[in-house]
Amino acid sequence: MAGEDLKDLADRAAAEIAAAADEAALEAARVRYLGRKEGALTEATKRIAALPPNEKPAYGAALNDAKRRIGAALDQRGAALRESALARDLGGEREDMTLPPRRVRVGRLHPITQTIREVSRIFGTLGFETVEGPEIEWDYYNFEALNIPAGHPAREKWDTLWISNPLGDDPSRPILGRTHTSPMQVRVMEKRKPPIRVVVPGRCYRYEATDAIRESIFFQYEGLAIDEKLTMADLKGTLYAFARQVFGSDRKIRFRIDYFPFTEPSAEIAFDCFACEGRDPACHVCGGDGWIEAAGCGMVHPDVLRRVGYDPSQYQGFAFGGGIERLAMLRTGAPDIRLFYQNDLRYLEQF
Ligand code: 2NM
Repeated sequence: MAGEDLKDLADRAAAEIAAAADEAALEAARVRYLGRKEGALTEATKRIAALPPNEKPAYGAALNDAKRRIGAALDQRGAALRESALARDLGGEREDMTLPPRRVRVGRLHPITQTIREVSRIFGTLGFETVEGPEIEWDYYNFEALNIPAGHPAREKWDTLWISNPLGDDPSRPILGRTHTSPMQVRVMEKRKPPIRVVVPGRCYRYEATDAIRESIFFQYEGLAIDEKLTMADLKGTLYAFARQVFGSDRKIRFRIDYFPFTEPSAEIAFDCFACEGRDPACHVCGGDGWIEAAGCGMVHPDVLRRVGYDPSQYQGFAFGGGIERLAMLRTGAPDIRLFYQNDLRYLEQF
């Protein structure tokens, strides 16, 4: 093959390559001309050896020229094919500048978080500091320290979610999802000296069948005050002030005797119904009772004080506790506790 034939070959190749409809056709053309085994130029290169020496330089130059032209044609067509494929992919994604802007959705705090902060703020005005503690607790802090030894019937009432202890499964120190936030009150008493005024909001766990007013994972707030000469009157005044800040300045408060292992005496607190004030026998908030039970409370049991090293003849304490979800349901009129945790924004956005 002479130099002139090589030029024809390159012309033919360039035309074929420029007409390649897609990447596959382009690759077929590349193999046909530059393929290592039977490519036309590869074959032509092998012929150099058989040429008379004086023809070799011109033939070699024509060969190189053909290779360069075919390579350039491949590059050019390849780039063009890739570009049109990209344009095809992006074709439907052009920015339409006439569209209205997307609505920006501003987030907000979950109603339970809002309620926790409101409780903390109100007790803050009464001198209580908010502290938090571990959700996974030792049996000691959740039960033993609070006058609830193994076998005590209160352990049944707080059907408990026990956890196999990853720190060696020591059965003598069982751990559990705390059933109330009282264990943190004990930790505070161990660490600090009176006077103490803390409120502990936090997540708690009970082995509980869920319904409209019960969840196995829920939030509590508990308060604790320890000082000299504290009495039930201080407890009443504190919770009275709380009731009026949450449910209105004309609230009345009712105490009735109750039982908790860790307080003596113990009481249940109810507020008069903020919706009907006791006047509507069909009231949707209090059910016609006129009172809304909101929390439990009492004077800290002397044995609990002694266990943390306080002398009950010098220091007395009062404590109280209630459910955050119950407060939130009363505040928002929510009909079912489960709505808080289904995370349907259409519901949560209302608060
Ligand atoms: C309640 C009701 C009554 C309470 C008692 C204590 C502690 F640690 F001081 F003993 N913490 N929380 C308490 C008392 C909690 O919740 C219904």
